[in-house]
Amino acid sequence: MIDESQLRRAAALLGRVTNLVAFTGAGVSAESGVPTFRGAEGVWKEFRAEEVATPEAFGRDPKLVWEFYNHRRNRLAEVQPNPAHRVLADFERRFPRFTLVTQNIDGLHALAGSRNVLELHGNLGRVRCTGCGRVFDKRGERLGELPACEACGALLRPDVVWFGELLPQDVWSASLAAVEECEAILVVGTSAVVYPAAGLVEVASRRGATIVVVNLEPTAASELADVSLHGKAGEVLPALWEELKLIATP
Ligand code: BV8
Ligand code: ZN
Repeated sequence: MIDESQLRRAAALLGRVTNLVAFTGAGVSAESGVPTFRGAEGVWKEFRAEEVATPEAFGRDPKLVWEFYNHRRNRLAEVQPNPAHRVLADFERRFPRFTLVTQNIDGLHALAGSRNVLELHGNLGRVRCTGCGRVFDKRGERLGELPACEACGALLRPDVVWFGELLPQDVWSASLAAVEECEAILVVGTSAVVYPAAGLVEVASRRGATIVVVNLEPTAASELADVSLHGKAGEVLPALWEELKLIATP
């Protein structure tokens, strides 16, 4: 059950800002049927991240890594954005300055209509050539067990950031800049354990920006929050949106 008083407090705090950052993780896609990483049915339960989400793993056993990613890519074909994604697209239209920074690679924010999306960890629909570096959008296409580049024949890899890899510099810089300038950050559906992404919440906190957290359970980010709303993003965000609509945009 959503705490009504906390919901109203969150709406009052967010209602007065003109520059908002939303920072999302796997929890925002959970109600779309995309498994989270560290939850009960988490992705990392079946596969250990070190075995399948690192450059070393790919070098050692590219077939296993592609099996892991093809499984997730093929599931993407069946999933749709949920109300949490759609409300964040509504937020983008309401707040004069709005940036959506996501750790998710499922592309559901864009599918829900969000335009200014910064994908810190890449995108599962895209592949990148290990030879010529070309990037191809293969969303919705089934790939073989060792897909090759149509331009140079080298092995393709998922265009995602693995553990031990740097985040795309331009995306990271833009995310950091957005958090440096925001008046508030809305943190949705992340365990806030993966760095440097999770560090964005600390940057906001050091600046004294307002922090609102929406999550099923308390996380490291909740400790930094001005308001922490416990519940499903697909239920809490629509309720927050209803409260926000009662407050005139500053
Ligand atoms: C880097 C793409 C450095 C791939 C991902 C030791 C060895 C090596 C590295 C490290 C190390 N110690 C620390 C590190 C750094 C490492 C790291 O942070 N590790 C953690 C695990 C300790 N980070 C890195 O390696 C990063 N790179 O540091 O490079 C470097 C420096 C110099 C030179 C070279 C390199 C790269 C990190 C990126 C890894 N890639 N994903 C793929 O997806 O396959 S990370 C992966 O975790 C996803 O991106 C995911 O988004 C991210 C975070 O997880 P969450 O999104 O938070 O999901 P999670 O399941 O954890 O939580 C979901 C939350 O939602 C839960 O709280 C749950 O309660 C809640 N929830 C569930 N349902 C709902 C809900 N909330 C609301 N509503 C619901 N319905
Ligand atoms: Zn190539």
